[in-house]
Amino acid sequence: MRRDTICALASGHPPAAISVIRVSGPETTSIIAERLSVSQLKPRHATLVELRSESGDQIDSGLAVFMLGPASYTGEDTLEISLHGGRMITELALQSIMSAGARLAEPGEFTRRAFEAGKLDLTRAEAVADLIDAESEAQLDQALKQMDGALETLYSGWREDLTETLALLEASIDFPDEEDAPERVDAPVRQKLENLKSALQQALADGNVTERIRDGFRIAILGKPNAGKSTLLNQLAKREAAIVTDIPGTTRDVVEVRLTMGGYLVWVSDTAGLRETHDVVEAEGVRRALKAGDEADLRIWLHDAREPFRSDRVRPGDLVVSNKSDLVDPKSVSRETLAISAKAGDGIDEVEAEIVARISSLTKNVTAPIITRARHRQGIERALAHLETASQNLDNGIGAELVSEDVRLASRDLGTLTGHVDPESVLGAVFSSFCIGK
Ligand SMILES: Nc1nc2c(ncn2[C@@H]2O[C@H](COP(=O)(O)OP(=O)(O)O)[C@@H](O)[C@H]2O)c(=O)[nH]1
Ligand SMILES: [Mg+2]
Repeated sequence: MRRDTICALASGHPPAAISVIRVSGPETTSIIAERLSVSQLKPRHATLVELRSESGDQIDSGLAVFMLGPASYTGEDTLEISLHGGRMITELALQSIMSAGARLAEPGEFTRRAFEAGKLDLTRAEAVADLIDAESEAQLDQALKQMDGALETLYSGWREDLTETLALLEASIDFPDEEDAPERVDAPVRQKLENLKSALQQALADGNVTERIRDGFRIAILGKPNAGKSTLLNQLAKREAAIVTDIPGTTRDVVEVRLTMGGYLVWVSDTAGLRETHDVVEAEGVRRALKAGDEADLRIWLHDAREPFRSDRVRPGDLVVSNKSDLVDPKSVSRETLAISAKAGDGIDEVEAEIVARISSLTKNVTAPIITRARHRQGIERALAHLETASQNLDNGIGAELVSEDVRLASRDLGTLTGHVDPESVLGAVFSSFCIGK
């Protein structure tokens, strides 16, 4: 298949100091000859060139670097040219390159070509997007490990185990006459299936944390109306994200803010105060508050220090914070609970430190990413379901052919994660979330 040539602005929006324009595909060398002041570029050398329009007018001068395929990111001939980052220069430069035979790239298309050229598997391609999107240190660290192949190694290892299992099963299909073949084969196959199932189950459990590192940990602030939940949210967000009044029932919807705390991305939700109400809107708010609480990785129960706190909804691991400490005698406050004044901003650092400590304890056993996207989780869940069917069939003495079929399906599911199997079905979804020029 002969590909077309793509181009895009790879740097941030102009005006900026520099605009980097990227070109990849078979027309790259002819675009260089037609539009640059040199007829060809020495690969992997930076050359100062002029870029010209279709009619031969100079648009700008800048540094051009040519990579001869397949030794390039995309595996194709590519050109990167750094120009002054003006709006007009950038627009004219792209027009000039397009008029010489390129078209504008789609989001993620350069990386998609890299994937198709076998330069990286799908999990590394996803890591490229995650590197760009990372806002917290933990996200960046995880994306770098994924880029290094942590997920590819993990997922491909499981597939290799499945391939070995299949080989054992094939052996029993090929030699059905050997009386003792089933027994000889059953035990090792069963053992392999059990090991893999527990590995996948463990990954689904532990992977929750690495998925959260990428997507953000969810923290819900819960409590009675007027406890000061919205005031606390605003303090954590360092802006007036939620409306604060002395009227109970002010917050009705869930207000979410995205923050980085201690190197982690977190979503803090402020919720409607929990109480019995006949107000339809407020009741819906309470329902949403409880749902946010259920879905949260950490629940903060905030209460007015002037009232004793009790709630049968508190679960082990929840953080109880007593607010409005400015209104009570400090001696009356128990040393056990975190006491703050959200209004005065006292104790907010301690709340933050406690949140970070709780998240750190969730992540402490995780040294490498396991699952970072819903796509990975779904693939592993599907593979596990096939392995369970395979085990059951084996236990029920159903023929090796049928057992193999489910093992093969499980292997296929794991293969879609790295993109080694059936890439077309997932490529669109993976690359559409990329930025243009990447
Ligand atoms: N004195 C005092 N008042 C507070 C404190 N935190 C919040 N408030 C007040 O309590 C009322 C309810 O606060 P709000 O954040 O809306 O509570 P929510 O219903 O839990 O969201 C407002 O009048 C706040 O100014 C605090 O630490 N000390
Ligand atoms: Mg509120």
